[in-house]
Amino acid sequence: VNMAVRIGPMTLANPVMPASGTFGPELAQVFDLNRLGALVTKSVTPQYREGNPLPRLCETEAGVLNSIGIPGKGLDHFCAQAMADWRRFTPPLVVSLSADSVAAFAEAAARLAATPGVAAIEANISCPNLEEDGRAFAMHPESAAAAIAAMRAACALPIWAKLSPNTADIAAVARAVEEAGADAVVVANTILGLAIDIDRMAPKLGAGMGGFSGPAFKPIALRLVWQCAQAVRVPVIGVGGIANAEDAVEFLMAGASAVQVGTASFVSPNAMPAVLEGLEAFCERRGFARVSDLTGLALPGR
Ligand code: RRO
Repeated sequence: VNMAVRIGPMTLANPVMPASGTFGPELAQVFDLNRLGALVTKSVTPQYREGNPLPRLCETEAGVLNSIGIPGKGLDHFCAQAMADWRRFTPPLVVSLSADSVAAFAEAAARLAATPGVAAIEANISCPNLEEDGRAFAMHPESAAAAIAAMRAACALPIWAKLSPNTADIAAVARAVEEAGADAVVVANTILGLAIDIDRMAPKLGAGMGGFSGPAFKPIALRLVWQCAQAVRVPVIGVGGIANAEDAVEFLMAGASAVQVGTASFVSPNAMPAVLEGLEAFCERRGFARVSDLTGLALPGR
């Protein structure tokens, strides 16, 4: 089976990669990271950030709420120190980038473009726990397009726009970022949720609301991928509750060209290689010579 997929100007060896923020080089102790189609970092921000008050994670019946708040040492440290760890691996390195202004996004994108070993930028315009004027850029077509257009003007790297489920019309946002020059859309970041501690009579997360991910989010993410795949010509990368190969097949058939695995890696650190092996076995069994032949099979009119 030919497992290669095209994502804009890039060819990935296979369509399986981690979701941003859910893994780091430490997973190399569990499986060979060089088997993945790409590596995706935790979101990097221009400056040092403390992150949100504890607790930052809360498990629910069918998924996880997080309010991490993008703690990190900032872009200088990332380029000078963290990149050294990532350069040991062979898959294309996609750096997730988050910022709180259009100008900061552009400046940081230029900086990443000048950093050896960065293959693409995943523009995280959808962090539910970092907002400008109280709203993530990806909630509205205009603000999403402004951030992507500024990055496009500032650098020549492939730009993947990570979209938000917390929006009224994700197809309109997808069209806007495509128009602004995005090479792919990643669908989707976490959906805002809440859990209450009934004894303390207060939210379970330190910051109140948080981004929800995991199995219960899968049908929602799948619907968002299906809508975006019909709205744009650029590739869609599906993410949301994918835990096994059948989940990945659903996302590909809904129009995704590749998939990201996040929450499932906490449940089972081997989730990514399991998805990869299962996907290849599925193609073999069903007579698909190329995994890319699965993309869009369930879209209307196919
Ligand atoms: O760090 C976080 O709180 C976080 C980010 Br940047 C994001 O994009 N999505 C998410 O669920 N949490």
